[in-house]
Amino acid sequence: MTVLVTGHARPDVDSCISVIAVAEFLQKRGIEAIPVIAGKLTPEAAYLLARFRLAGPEEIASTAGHKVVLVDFASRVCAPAGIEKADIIGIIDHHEPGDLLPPETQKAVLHLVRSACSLRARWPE
Ligand SMILES: [Mn+2]
Repeated sequence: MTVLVTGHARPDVDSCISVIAVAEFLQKRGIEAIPVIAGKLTPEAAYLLARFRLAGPEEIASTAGHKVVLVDFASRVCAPAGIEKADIIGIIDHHEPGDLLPPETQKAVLHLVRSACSLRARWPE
């Protein structure tokens, strides 16, 4: 099943760009992953996509019924529509722990850095 790599509602530049970077990371590991956003591209994100000739993330109305990886958020208040009916299989975030982190994630390693993009930049190719 295809995995949606989704940013938060009302996506900012970090959310728009980091979903592309994380989806590419997963695709290189044989996972069928699609970057998506729950809202419109910001003008700044649109500029960066054009500047680096990247395809933009697909805009979605709901995550319900999908396997999802959350990027740049881990809180219900920031989530795209339908998150309560989505299967969250991963969370990549750089904020304080949010209420979407499952209880068994007590061993999670959290990196409170400036952006989700900078987390991806630390991973191997
Ligand atoms: Mn961010």
